[in-house]
Amino acid sequence: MERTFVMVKPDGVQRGFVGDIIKRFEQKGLKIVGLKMLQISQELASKHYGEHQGKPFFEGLIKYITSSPVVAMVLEGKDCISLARGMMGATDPKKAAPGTIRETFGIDIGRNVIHGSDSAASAAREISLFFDDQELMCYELSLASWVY
Ligand code: RTP
Ligand code: MG
Repeated sequence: MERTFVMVKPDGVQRGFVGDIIKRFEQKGLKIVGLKMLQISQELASKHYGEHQGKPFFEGLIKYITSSPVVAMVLEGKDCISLARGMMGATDPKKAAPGTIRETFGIDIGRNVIHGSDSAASAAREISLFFDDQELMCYELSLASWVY
């Protein structure tokens, strides 16, 4: 089973969407194996969004992501990296497909409510940035026979 890193961004927390967003992943059949609220430091933000350093939106992105607590989680399930990205929708909520999280809850590209890893390499890197091994649970849900 694959794992991915997903985060409700500061605007999603402030606007009260934590429950709605987690609910969508639970309803889909993904298993939550890690979950916490944290305030992202400048250092963690720069590491997490390191690939965007030097881009015109970088400073604003760091300011936004460190502005208020986030809810970070690790989800597990078959093909869950691309599955979760699909459920989130395009980066710009105006271009996100109807019914996706960003289309439902967002308007502005700079306030797009949620983050999700975009590849297996990103997922591994981001999970280890935000979670210690002992914070990730190994437990059985009887999903295997009921979802797949
Ligand atoms: P994320 O990493 O946050 O899940 O978003 P993403 O993969 O869909 O998009 P990415 O290209 O990684 O961009 C990271 C975040 O930077 C902001 N952004 N602003 N103004 C702009 O043109 C612009 N482009 C990107 C967005 O908030 C995006 O989520
Ligand atoms: Mg990204």
